[in-house]
Amino acid sequence: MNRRHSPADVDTWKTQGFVLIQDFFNHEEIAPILKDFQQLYTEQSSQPGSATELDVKAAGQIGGFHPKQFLHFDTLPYQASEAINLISLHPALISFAQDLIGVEKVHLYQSHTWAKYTGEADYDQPFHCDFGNHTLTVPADNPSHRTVDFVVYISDVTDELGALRYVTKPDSNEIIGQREITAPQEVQIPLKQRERSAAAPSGTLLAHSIDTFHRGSNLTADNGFRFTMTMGYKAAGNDMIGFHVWQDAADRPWGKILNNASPEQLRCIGIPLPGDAFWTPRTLRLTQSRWPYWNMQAYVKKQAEEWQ
Ligand SMILES: O=C(O)CCC(=O)C(=O)O
Ligand SMILES: [Fe+2]
Repeated sequence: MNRRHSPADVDTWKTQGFVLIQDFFNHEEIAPILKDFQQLYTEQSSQPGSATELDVKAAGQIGGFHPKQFLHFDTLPYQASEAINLISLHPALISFAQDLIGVEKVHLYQSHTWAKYTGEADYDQPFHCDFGNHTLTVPADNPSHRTVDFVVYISDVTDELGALRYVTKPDSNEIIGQREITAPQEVQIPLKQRERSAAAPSGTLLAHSIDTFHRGSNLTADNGFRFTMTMGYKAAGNDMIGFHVWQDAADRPWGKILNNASPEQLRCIGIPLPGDAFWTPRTLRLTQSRWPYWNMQAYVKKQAEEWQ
């Protein structure tokens, strides 16, 4: 089943800026990814386990950005299970992105892991919108040029385990002004007074965008950890938005995706659908020899039909 969202979820995202859907992914889908996170990150984390000494906030600030907050990140494709590689392109996620952005052709422009551990950093951040490292301009007015930024909960996320805090669009509009995108120091406390928590169990999906106010929060539970994945979708062809460049990582394990994803999933990372004019006898032959384990039958068959 490709659809795991309702029209009300789309409406909530549009009006509030955020929507949280519990059980978007089931236990069988998340369990192998949880295992991957443990293998990828838990051994390398310094795991002090306690947050008591860790408060590096400047006077009067509710938080800051520090490199230590961003220690355990990897980018698609992952040197791990098929499950962790394919979840960013899950048909239910693609379908939700299509409905949120309001276009059929969507593009996955961001996919990364993120593991946080109590005591490794002070994860409290100030309220901000994420547009700064997704576009060189500002979030667009045209709704189809918006982005949808998903956070998938791999572990349970409580307030003590660094749940993202957010302020709905109506609330931030009231405090900062209609559709503003920066939050100067003097509005941080007023925003904090309206903040909500995105705490929820593993399997939850949070959708927001690059023009929505939120902040990371510290992990205070003893020996706590928070495992999440971040995925960003935009309309295909929207060159204003970017984050990762898939093509620059040709030496990473693309086979995990190419050998297991459908043409519709692969279209979301820029591979033309079967029947597209890009596919000719030459491009098919060369692509197949580049990725010998990718089953290109659907592409070959469609191309043969087109060229008859
Ligand atoms: O991880 C989170 O909960 C939010 C972090 C965040 O907003 C950021 O680093 O931009
Ligand atoms: Fe952010």
